Amino acid sequence: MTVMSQGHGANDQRAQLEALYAAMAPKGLLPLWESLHALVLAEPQSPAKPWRWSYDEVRDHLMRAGDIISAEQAERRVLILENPGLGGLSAITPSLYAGLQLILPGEVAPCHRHSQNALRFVMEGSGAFTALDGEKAVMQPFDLVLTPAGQWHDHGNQTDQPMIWLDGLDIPTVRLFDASFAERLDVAAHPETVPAGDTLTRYGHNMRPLRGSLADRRPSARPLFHYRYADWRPALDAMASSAEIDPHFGHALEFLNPADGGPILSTISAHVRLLPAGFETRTRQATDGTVFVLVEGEATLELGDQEIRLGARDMVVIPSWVPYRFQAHSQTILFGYSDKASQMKLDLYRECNH
Ligand code: GTQ
Repeated sequence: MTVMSQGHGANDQRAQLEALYAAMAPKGLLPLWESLHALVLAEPQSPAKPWRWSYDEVRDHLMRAGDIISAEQAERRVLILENPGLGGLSAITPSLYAGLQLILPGEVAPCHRHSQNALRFVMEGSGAFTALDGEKAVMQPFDLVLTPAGQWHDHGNQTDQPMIWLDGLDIPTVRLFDASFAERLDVAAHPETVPAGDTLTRYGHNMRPLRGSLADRRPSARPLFHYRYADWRPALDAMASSAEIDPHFGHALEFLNPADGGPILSTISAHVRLLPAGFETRTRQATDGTVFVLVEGEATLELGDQEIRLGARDMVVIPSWVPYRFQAHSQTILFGYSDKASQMKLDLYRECNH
């Protein structure tokens, strides 16, 4: 906003203000009245752009990287999906990061831990693992695996196929708070602590170890870290065959933390949707900019004034508050993650279902 008044006085005031600003600037002082309406917006105007990444294109570049640099050398061999509206920030939305990670047969991505929360959504390959505090989660396509903040994790592939997954992290959120700590373990792979799948057995069936029993060894606030496609996909099918369909979401299920019924990570929420062939969602908008993977099917996403065509494994980001709707050309399965978990904690989340 510019301060206005009439006639000759305006030039005079402007000149005085400019002189004031020039004198203040070296002292770290700025006039709020010049920027108030750009700082306190009437509604979200995300600098992030709606954007689609074709899986096949990203994969080609990632495989080329695989020819040039090892997972061990890179620490994490990942192509960052950077939003073109957030250049230089390694961010897909202002609060979230996304990347595609490749682990080739025989490789290990060495063990480290950090303040950032991470999720992995498997795109391709079968039988490679993420180990969390020394417990392997053996991964299949479209499994969701978590590495919550502060827990040691390494990735390995003892199969004969490459494995590729989508990494979703809260890197920009942690950067906002200047709260990043990270360290490497002095060995590449954490020593095995319990058999693969142990936690899924104990926490993955709407049960938990009896308190105080020997079996109770995971951090109690967030024990479960593996959500299998083999479990969530049939659940969506069962819903689709019986339940009424939600006009904005289709058939949708949110992944939850069994310890408290809340979101999977302290900063990140994730869900899956099934849209029957021919189904068109009604338009909605929400403050949680969301990253989607189209798991199966073919769909058109109407996003603001754009139309984006999505095929299997394509990834797309819907920035905060941009109105969107999906049209499913064949039965479509979507995976999505967002910062809704953070926004709910901060009392910021809003949605509008049209
Ligand atoms: O696998 O731990 O894409 O630390 C970015 C940072 C993956 C990981 C990323 C990470 C990781």
